[in-house]
Amino acid sequence: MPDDSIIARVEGRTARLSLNRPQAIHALTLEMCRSMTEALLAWRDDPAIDLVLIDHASGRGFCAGGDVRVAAESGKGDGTAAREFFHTEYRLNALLFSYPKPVVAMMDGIVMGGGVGVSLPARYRVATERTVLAMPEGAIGLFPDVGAGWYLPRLLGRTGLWMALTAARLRAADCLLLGLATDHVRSADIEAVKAEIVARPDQIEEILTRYDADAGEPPVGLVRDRIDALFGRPSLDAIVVALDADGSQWALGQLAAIRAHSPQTMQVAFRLFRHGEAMQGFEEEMALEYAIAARLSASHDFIEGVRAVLVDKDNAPRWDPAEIEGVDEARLAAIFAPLPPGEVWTPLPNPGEKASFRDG
Ligand code: QUE
Repeated sequence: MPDDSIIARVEGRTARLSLNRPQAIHALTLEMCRSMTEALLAWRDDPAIDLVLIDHASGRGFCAGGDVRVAAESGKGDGTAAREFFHTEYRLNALLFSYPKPVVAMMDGIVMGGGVGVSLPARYRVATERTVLAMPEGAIGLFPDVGAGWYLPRLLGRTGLWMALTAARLRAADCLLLGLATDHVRSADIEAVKAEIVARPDQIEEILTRYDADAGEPPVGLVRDRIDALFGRPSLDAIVVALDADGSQWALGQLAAIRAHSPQTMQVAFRLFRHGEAMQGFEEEMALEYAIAARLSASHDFIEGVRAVLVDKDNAPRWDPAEIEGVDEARLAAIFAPLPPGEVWTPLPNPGEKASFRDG
């Protein structure tokens, strides 16, 4: 059966990628990452292409994440398939990050996890009133990846850490406030906006401005001071203590969200944020995230989280350890340790460079 999970085509001077796995809210599979990468590489050096437009083919979501079910199955075994998936997905993320042509992501509907990874590197990130953006990996014992360790520390104040720890679901106005989205149009206008971009890609800024719709007041604006104060503490344990001591309904709600997540993931997310603040380049970031993904995809919490949320759907994961305070330093150090030389993540080779053994 031909794989049509990515629809790639050229219309005029615009190249288009449509995610097409509606039964899974377009969650990215290995095949989808490969198809997107192949198309993007061909278009990168094609003088007939001026712009790349990424959207989803149908349904109410843009992209729910990655094919974590397959990764968790692999994690129970030798983990080869999980590593191959993350290696390929992160190469796609890095290719988009350094892509020399303008990319537009239509973030209409659910944009989570892997969907964030293919949206945030785009120059134009178009939200609608249906946009719901989050990094929810704490719920399945994974960690905020796909470059989150790079992007989140670069958002306003401590909002990125707050997103990683609470899996807060952000609507368009908040995405604009934080810089996660660059533009906002009405969902009903999406088809017209795409048609105009395809017809006149060189006029994209004028088009997005003309269709600009008021996204309303951003709710995060009302709690930004509290996010910066409470999530600005020097450790995760201190953040938890501060939220508890604050005692407000809002603070206790954030604490409950953190406590529902994998304690291991929460500690990894906090440490990743700290590393990401100091990271000099995106490729260095992805190499670190890949090392973490290689460890976590074979870890109890990820396999258990996918079971509880996506397979059995009992939403009652039994985390190990069960408490944030129980995640010890040795465990975190092992998760963040560099991989052996033959196993490290590498970006796609530059044009003309000799391909590595992984590129076959
Ligand atoms: C947290 C997550 C993910 C999630 C649910 C969470 C995630 C992810 C999916 C997902 C959803 C539908 C699918 C699919 C995967 O759900 O990363 O294959 O069909 O990919 O609570 O991080």
